[in-house]
Amino acid sequence: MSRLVVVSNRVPVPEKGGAAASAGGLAVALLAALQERGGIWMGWSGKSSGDNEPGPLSVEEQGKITFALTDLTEKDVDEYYFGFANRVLWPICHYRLDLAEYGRKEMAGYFRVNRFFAHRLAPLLKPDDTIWIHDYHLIPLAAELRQMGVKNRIGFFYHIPWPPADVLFAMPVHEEIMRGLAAYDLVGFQTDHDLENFAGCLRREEMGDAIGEGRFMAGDKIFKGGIYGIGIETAAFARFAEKAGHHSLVTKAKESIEDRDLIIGVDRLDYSKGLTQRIDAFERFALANPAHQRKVTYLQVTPKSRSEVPEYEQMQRTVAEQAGRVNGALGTVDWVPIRYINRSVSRPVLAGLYRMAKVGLVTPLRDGMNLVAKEYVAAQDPRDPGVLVLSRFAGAARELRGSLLVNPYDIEGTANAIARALNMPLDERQDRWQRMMDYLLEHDVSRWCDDFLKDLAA
Ligand code: ADQ
Repeated sequence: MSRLVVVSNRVPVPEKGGAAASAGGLAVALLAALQERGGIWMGWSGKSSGDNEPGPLSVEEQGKITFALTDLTEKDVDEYYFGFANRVLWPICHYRLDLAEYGRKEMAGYFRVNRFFAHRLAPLLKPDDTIWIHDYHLIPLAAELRQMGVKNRIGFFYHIPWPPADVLFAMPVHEEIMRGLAAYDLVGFQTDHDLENFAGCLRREEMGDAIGEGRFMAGDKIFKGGIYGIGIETAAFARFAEKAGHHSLVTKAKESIEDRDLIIGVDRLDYSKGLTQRIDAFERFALANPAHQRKVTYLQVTPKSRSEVPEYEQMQRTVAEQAGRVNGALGTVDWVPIRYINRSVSRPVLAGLYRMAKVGLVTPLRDGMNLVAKEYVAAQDPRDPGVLVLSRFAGAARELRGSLLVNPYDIEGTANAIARALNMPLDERQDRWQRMMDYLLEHDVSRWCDDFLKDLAA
């Protein structure tokens, strides 16, 4: 078996002694694959070297894995990460043309940093290494490596949605981005919709097309494209949830909620997650169902992300004000309808909170997959499972057929779904949950990883 080389923007280097409990499913699966085959995980350190050229790679060996991290200059971080990745590609891929800020400088910075990564990675490679690159920050990396003469197999997984042609083509460098993907041997998408959109973009630009058996042609390049919906570590997460009752934070949360029904939302603070629409829907539900007032608590756990990007800073204020307004309007001296917290919680605690909740409210306006939806299902008590209310615009909606699907822009529809979830009889809840859990146990993150690597090797 060849060595595996993983490249992603950020690298979850485990703390010494292995902090498996805090790592997400993706990190767990890739670390397991790296440990089995031996290899390298390379990416940005998250640090800036100021104006100076970054020093050499910082290298750390843990078992059979080498973690190789590089700093970037401040200009690189501004242009590549905050500029192009998070203010052009992210909004475009989440259908937010209104939020995309195209600047020549940022676009050039994105390609420059990808070239820089290629120059740092190439000397570490052995001829038969399999290279697996992740996500929208690093699309042009394979093309840069190919230019340097790298002949290895290179796969790419795109974690976020691939938009239709009319949306993608609003981005000035869309052709270079699409050509960048054609330099891979295998490109993986989350859902059939993303793959169809990608094929549609190739056709519309007359760059290429699907040519059968999962292959695509673009210019003179032939490469494979496939659907690999990412999963979670289902069985392990279910075990966390089962044991979480003993965790003091979970016990305290249970006590403070008393005998009220808990509705839970867990998302990074991001405009793609539909938080303002969700709070509106909760308010609408509470106003339309006075019998549920004072008997329900909506807990929204939302760590801040990308606060340096102006749209996110603005959003922090908007969501906090909105939650405050609803609490002011509906709350009483002994009832706070919405508990809104900007903190991360450990995975065992998260699992325990999911399990306590009668409703998991996952209503992004657009999402590649959405792992929270899967974690919520995995955490449920089979004897008394809660109900997942899920946006039809999350990739997970293609898989989790036992959820109550909603259109997050339809505030009344989502409000009705919350009421339906809270009132759902036990046998229907069990039936819906079982269907989803069977699926998640079979399609977990290890299978995702194995399927992708098998197809890349084929
Ligand atoms: P994200 O946009 O980050 O991921 P998501 O798939 O929901 O979205 O994953 C978030 C992860 O962060 C989950 O594992 C969740 O448990 C964790 N998390 C969120 N809030 C937390 C909190 N307060 N405390 C602790 N943990 C928290 C991107 C794409 C998604 C795609 C994933 C994986 O945007 O569409 O599903 O990558 O491919």
